[in-house]
Amino acid sequence: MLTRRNFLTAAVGAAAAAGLAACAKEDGKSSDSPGGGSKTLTLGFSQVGSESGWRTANSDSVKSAAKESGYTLKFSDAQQKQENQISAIRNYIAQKVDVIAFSPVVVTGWDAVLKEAKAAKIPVVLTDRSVETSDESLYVTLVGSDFTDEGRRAAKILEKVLDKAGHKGPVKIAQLEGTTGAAPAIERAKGFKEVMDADHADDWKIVVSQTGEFTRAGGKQVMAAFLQSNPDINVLYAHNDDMGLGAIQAIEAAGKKPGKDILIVTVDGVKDGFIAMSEGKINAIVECNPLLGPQLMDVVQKVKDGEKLERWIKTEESDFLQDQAKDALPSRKY
Ligand code: GZL
Repeated sequence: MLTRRNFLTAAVGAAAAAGLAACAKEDGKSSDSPGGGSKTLTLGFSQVGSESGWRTANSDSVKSAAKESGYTLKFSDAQQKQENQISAIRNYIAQKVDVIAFSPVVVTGWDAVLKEAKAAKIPVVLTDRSVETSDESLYVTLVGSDFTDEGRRAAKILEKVLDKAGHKGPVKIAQLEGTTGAAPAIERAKGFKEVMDADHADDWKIVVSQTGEFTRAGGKQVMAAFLQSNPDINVLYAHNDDMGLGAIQAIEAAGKKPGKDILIVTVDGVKDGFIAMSEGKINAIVECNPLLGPQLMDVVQKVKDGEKLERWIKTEESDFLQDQAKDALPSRKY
């Protein structure tokens, strides 16, 4: 797992021979978008899926940035299944793409296929999520957010939310976790717990915690169960807006007021999250920027040119309280 400690500058191996775009497969899950020039760079990209508004914005950003750069993009949607990502990466190796990039659905189980890419001399770039590996040569860099810091920020902004709400008494937190084994789920929980244990050991407690798979349906279903088993929950920390939006439906169905009876902090900052926040149903959002496309294309070119790259190219992002929602909405880009 990437931490600040192994924030290293990695030498980049020689670029792979330029592959030519094969005919697009008609399976609906993968596609080619031919680039501009005759010797265009070909990028093979394996996306997690289409589970959330964040993911949709991330895919759109990658596709439009590849088009803008004149690169040939081979894009596949893994529908949140690791085996689909592994077979997509193997396809890209067989097609001899210049660079492979992917957002790993979970942190473990990648060494074998990344060793195959290394043997084929195709450099790999991680976007969004990291992997656990002891062999740092298996990928060049990670372009993405610091999820542990997002967890810390969520706890810090919850302090402000509780203060603004004039909350008195114990803080009983329900946590909607992201996909089990995914870096954002592991690290957002870790960062939040760090602050809770350090500064709120005597008055905050996570009374229930379960994955909602980063989806609205998952958030709604799990929150309904939480409210059955723990009717005195007074805070919800959801690892993404979509689960928070689903949870809001369950909270209202239970006759409670989201944003009042249950204070809500989420992560991502998609437009629907900001709309809910402007309606008073979400109290704060920790931004996680999905618009990684331009940074990724810049990195891909540098990899092809054999330039040195930092081990982790972090995404800039900020946090928003409810009273900022209305003013921020018009300029939100995703
Ligand atoms: C975070 C990303 C997460 C988002 C979710 O970078 O991996 O996956 O927070 C998405 O919305 O499903």
